[in-house]
Amino acid sequence: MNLAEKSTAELQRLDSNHYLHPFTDPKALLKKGARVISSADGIYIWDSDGEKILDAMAGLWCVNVGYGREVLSRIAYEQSKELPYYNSFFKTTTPPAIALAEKLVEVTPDGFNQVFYTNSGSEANDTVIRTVRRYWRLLEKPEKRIIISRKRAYHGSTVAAASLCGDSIYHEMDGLPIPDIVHIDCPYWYGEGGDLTPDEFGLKSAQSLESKIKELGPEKVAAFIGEPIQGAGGLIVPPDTYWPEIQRICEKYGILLISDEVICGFGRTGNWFGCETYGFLPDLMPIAKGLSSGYMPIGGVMIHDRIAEVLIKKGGEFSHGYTYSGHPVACAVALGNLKIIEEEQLVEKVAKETGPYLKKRWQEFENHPLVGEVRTVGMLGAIELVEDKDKRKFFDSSMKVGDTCRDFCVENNLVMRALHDAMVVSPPLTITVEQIDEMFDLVKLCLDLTADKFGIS
Ligand code: PXG
Repeated sequence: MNLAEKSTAELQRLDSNHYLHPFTDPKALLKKGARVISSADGIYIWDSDGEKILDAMAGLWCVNVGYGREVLSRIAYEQSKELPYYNSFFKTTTPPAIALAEKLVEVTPDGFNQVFYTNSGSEANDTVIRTVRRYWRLLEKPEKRIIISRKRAYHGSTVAAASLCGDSIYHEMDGLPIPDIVHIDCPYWYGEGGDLTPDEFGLKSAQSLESKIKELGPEKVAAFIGEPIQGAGGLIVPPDTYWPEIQRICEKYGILLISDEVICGFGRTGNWFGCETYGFLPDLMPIAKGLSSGYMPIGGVMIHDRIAEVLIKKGGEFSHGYTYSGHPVACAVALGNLKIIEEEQLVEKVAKETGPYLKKRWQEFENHPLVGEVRTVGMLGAIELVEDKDKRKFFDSSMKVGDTCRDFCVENNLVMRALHDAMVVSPPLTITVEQIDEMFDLVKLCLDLTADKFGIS
């Protein structure tokens, strides 16, 4: 069956009949049919009707080196010819898994000398939970089990990772979270900071961790997990005071600190890792997405020496792993991807050239009648839509203003995420300043159309 020869309508019919999509209402999909994406190059994707679309989300925050990298396709081909699969269980390994581990040690902050491979960010966070609890057991503190996460957090979609998420939509479906996971407030200054300055609010927000630890008892708390910048929760950029205070509190009470680098890792914030942008040093770092730029499914957990020493010296068998942990093709492609990031100096480009340019252009949106706040860091940008910017008054969620703006984006061949009423971009790190201008013009058009529709001027 050659699907390429089928009409879009036929593809859509087959799709809705047989494919249950992630995070999608199947009834709505049946009515409308999915957009069929059939090819991609650079920052653009094409649909089955030949429409060219600017992908300002780099897929799902992941295609850091942009689409159409032939070198990565060749690496996948060569590696699968040489050795398509072998595992790392029972004292075996493969050259690509070793080579990628060595490279990861090189690009991560000092003290990270071990990686555990997974196939996704969700599995990485499941691995984090098991590693943290095992660590405390080995130190003969098995009662230290509770993991503190935050509201608006997104850490994945397996039962354990979804439990770490901080929004009830992830929990309602099947009675999550699992036991011993609790959530505190997040550092969302624009929405919750009131009259405090961002720095005052950052400290206050971090100190809610201290209150929670005291309430639960530090002897029961195993770890705190957070994304350096919260992605799927609405691009919540923490005030500068936040992370150093979180680190201080974790050290004071002997709580492990986990930086979920699934979105922020591999150059997204203008450093290799988000924790470097915010000046803190975690114990564990789940990684995925930009690790392979989405060319192969792969994730992992970087483990600091402090933790690794205990696991190795005190531990027996680590009874955890996946058939495809350290998959040779995925590892080879990820390594090729990291080489592109290095050779093209994409992290430096974001820090010095395109990141500042995105900030400058996005700040222009502050004058738009619909825009309450603009947040940018590196190659991440959010535009918060509000009903009344002077009073910081948000739209009623039933008005679905963000979704409406997103629909205008779809009509105008732009992929931009609506997260609550924050419109978010996270384009490939290869985007040029000219392409940022092109993205700006499209975003502006969609904001204007949304403002018109809701009568905001
Ligand atoms: N941690 C973070 C910080 C993430 O953003 C995961 C873990 C889970 O990774 P996997 O590879 O299991 O999906 C994520 C994933 C969205 C969206 O709508 C965000 C993600 C995934 C899908 C959709 O913004 N983030």
